[in-house]
Amino acid sequence: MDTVTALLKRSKELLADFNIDDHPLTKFTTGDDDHVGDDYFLTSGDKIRFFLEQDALDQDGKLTRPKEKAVNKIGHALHELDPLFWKVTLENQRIKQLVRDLRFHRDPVALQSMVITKQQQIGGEVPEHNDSTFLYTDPPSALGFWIPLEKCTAENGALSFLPGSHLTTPITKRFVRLPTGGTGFEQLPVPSNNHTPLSTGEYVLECCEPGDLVLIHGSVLHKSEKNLSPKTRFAYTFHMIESPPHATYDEKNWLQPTKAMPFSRVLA
Ligand SMILES: O=C(O)CCC(=O)C(=O)O
Repeated sequence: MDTVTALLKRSKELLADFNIDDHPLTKFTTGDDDHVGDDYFLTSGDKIRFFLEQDALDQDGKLTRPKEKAVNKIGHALHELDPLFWKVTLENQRIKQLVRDLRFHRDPVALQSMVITKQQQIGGEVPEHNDSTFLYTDPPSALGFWIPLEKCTAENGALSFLPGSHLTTPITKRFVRLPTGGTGFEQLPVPSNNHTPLSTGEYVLECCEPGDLVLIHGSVLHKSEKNLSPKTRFAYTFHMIESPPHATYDEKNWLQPTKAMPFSRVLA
């Protein structure tokens, strides 16, 4: 079986096996004012957890479809806990060689992984954002590896990007754990020497095939539309950041390494 088929099969097994009866029904929301931030989310960095599509619950909080078709994403430690995802992410010689060739990082660590399912009919929109806002380091250093497990088209919510925005869009806010609980955004000072014009122009849709690799610069603006089509759009994605002393990652970030599960070095 090829790797992409195996990853898709494993993702579907995880969906079939998870227990909805003891699930807190946490939805994955991405808006500026209502980003997910409950305990189930905040303690998911070293676990394999299941976040629901916003439209998967009715007004009484009951699932409107089978649980396999209700999950928006699985995260955030697939690459640490599941042998297949571990192999594809951290024992993958092609990924390691690519990381060396890119020279984007000196000593990267993998800090999170997700299967984004983008369910048929209800797959949620992901609004415009850049990843260094959510995986903040000083200086910003996030890099996303995004691998479609199914064909991605305009109909089922392929990613789109604002070309050049990684060069013109400063990271102006960061997603943090709030001292009062939950999550929110902290504004960052824009460097006084930043004279770059703000990004303008048209988003470009990137349709792609299963097994392609989409590399996402931490500052590039990107988004995906709601999936109203009858086809799912499964993708596996993981992110890397630079490690100290080249960049700092502090305790304000929502995702925290633990003693038992520190972020794994990619080139070790
Ligand atoms: O898969 C999607 O639709 C969104 C993914 C994304 O924005 C990301 O991985 O940063």
